[in-house]
Amino acid sequence: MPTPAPSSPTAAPEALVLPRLDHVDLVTVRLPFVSPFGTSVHVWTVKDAMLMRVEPDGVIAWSECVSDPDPYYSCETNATARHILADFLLPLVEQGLTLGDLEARFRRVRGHGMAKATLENALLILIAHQRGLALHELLGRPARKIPSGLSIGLKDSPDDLLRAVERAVARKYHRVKMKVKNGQDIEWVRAVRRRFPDLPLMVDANGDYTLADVDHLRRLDEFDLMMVEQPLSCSDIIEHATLQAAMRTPVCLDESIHSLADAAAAISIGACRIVNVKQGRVGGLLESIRIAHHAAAHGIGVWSGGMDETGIGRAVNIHLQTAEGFSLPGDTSETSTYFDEDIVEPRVVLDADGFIAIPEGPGLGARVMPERVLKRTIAAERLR
Ligand code: OSB
Ligand code: MG
Repeated sequence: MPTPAPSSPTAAPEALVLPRLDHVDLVTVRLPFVSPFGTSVHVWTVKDAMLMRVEPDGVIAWSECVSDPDPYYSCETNATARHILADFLLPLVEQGLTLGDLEARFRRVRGHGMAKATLENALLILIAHQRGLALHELLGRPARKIPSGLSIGLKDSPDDLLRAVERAVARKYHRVKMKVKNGQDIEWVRAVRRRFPDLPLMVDANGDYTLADVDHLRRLDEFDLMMVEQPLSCSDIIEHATLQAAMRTPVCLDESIHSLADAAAAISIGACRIVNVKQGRVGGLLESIRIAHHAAAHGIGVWSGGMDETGIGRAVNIHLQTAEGFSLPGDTSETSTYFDEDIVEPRVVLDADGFIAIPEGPGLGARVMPERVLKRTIAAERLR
């Protein structure tokens, strides 16, 4: 196949042909968080990120698995992702297949979207490097300024929360999300709303409520929130439809959505008015783009979630948001939200209007610093 001229965009990424793939390593790095990140399910103090490094023919590409060592956000963990990648997914990768062919092979492996995304993203980033294209160009999308959004973890006091929101407003974040849990919700939202009446504000419950809490959740309606994210358990898609019918605040699904099929089902029964697309959770960039198209075509708001990724996953999320359908600011924040020192350069920073520029250069644009990876490595293994 002739190599397209640099910067010629790709119409259908599914038609991209896989290059040879060898020198495939999994490298797990541990990065301390600048402060603990608390949700209704767990408090994380470090990021143990499992990275994939591929280097066929001397061209290096990195991707990041968004799983954690624990199953508190998702049933996938770093250990399950390693198992599925090594024993089932990597053996399916063959030079000459298209990415669409590979996705069809991957479908036989049930679930494990985080493992699938790690490998598919590594291949896309590798192909972009080989063609001298930025990832968003390979996906056929022009550069644009990416809006920003901050996710504020559970705090010990309303004062701590107000200080964090104040900092976000001063940085010009386009919207602020605050974590809530059952009992640490209405009065905490009221405190923020009283202080910031016009702030684009939303809450994320990470599944802490049940349908028994409908009357309680309806009290959020008075605060003019952009949305309430994943109020009920990940498996409760039908229950979310019941809840959405009972409240004015738009419901957004995060943990419930693992595929285009999940998103289409949720949308068709009115379970949400907004979808959080995490490329890692749904099996990678191509499924994310399909979900965004489908949702937007049905009048559903779409944004890119985050998994407090290192600069690798953070850059993937930034490139993804050039795709059609991403209509709302996502969980894309500055590197300094989570890390004093990241493993990539440049760091993500907001411009004076709160926007994020796509890092320039081939592939992700963000360049991985090998000596920083080495310094932070807690496990490494060659898979192929
Ligand atoms: O529910 O969106 C979530 C982080 C880890 C696990 C789940 C979630 C989050 C976030 C942070 O909210 C998003 C980010 O800043 O990357
Ligand atoms: Mg969430």
